[in-house]
Amino acid sequence: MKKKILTLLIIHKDNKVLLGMKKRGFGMGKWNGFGGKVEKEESIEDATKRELFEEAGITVNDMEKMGVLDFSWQSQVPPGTWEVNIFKATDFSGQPQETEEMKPQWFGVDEIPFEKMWPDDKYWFPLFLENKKFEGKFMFDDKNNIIEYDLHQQL
Ligand code: 6U4
Repeated sequence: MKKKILTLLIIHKDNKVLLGMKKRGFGMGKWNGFGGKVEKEESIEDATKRELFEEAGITVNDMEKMGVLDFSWQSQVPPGTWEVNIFKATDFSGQPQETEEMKPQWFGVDEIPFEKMWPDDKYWFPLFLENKKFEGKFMFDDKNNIIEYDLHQQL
């Protein structure tokens, strides 16, 4: 089965998170962290930093891997999985900027717009905010509804 490796980074600072409105392509119209596909001969960490800079114009030195989630679609032919590697950074350099791909915005941790995010986010975000590590998998139907999932905290 084919596996595509992706990255997702969320800045979590002072009870706020920095998300971006995806303006084009996959996930358009949703708030999400910053990230994308890992390119050939690139490490997951390098891809995470590159995508953050491309999408929001900021850089991070330190970040921590919080989780790995596998996403698949029930009716996908041929079957495949997206492995999304989720990172947290608590600090960054530069000013978040709107780019062609993303419009960044801060949200208080109590006002995260889950209804305009990927439907899996409301399951794992609470763990992320509490600095708990996790792993899991989610399967979607062709309207991106979750049909089954498995999520656990990594001890
Ligand atoms: P191009 O083709 O360059 O625009 P690229 O930026 O490499 O693509 P993109 O934007 O398609 O990749 O990456 C998708 C982003 O969405 C990644 O950061 C991972 C994230 N993502 C995918 N499925 C997700 C899901 N179910 N829940 C979630 N984030 C998801 O929170």
